[in-house]
Amino acid sequence: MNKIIIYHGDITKVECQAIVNAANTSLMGGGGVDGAIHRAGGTKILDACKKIRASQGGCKVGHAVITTAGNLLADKIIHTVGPVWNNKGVEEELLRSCYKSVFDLAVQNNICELAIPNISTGIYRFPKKLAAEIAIEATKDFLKRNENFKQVIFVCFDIENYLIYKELLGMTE
Ligand code: AR6
Repeated sequence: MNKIIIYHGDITKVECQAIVNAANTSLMGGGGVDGAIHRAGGTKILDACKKIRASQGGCKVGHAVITTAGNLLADKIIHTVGPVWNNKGVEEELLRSCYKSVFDLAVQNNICELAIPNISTGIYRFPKKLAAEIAIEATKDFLKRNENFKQVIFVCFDIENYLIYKELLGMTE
C-alpha cells in the first residue's frame, strides 16, 4: 500500500488524526495556513499555544509542539516553525529538522496519520521544489523506519506545489 498521498486543497478540511501547522516562533497565529487553521479551529488552539508559550517561550525554528485541534476534524495539531529562506546555507537543514521534529512528536503521541502542508514555501519563500524534495526524503526515511505508521498526506494548497509533488512522487492521473 502506498502510504504517501497528495491532496490538492485546504488542510482545515482534511479528516486525519493530526494535521501540521506552518507556524512562527511566537505560536500566536499569523497568515497563510497558520491563519486558516486558527480561524477554522477556534480559540482553543490559541489558548493551548499560549500555555506552551508561557512554559517554554514559543517554538524555535526547526522544532515542533503539539496542541488540541479545537473544532477541526483532526484530533491534534503539530505546529512546526520552518526557516525563512535567505539563501544562507542553513535553511535546508532547518527544514529537514521540522519534518524530523514533527515525526518525533507524532510517534511520542501515538499518532499514525498526518496531513502536512508545504512548510516554508509561502510567506517564508523557501524554493518549492527544494522544499518538496526535503519533505519527501524525510518522509520516506521516516516511513521506512516506522512500519506501523499508516499515512502521510501532503496537502498542497497551490497548484504549483501540487504538480511538483506529483512529479517527484511519480504519480499520474
Ligand atoms: N491549507 C493548506 N495549505 C495552505 C493553506 C491552507 N488553508 N493556506 C496556505 N497554504 P505559509 P510559511 C500553503 O505562508 O511559508 C504565517 O504567517 C501555501 O500555499 O502558510 O511556512 C505563519 O504565522 C504554502 O504552500 O507558511 C508564519 O509567520 C504553504 O501553505 C509564516 O506564515 C506554506 O505557506 C510561515 O510561513
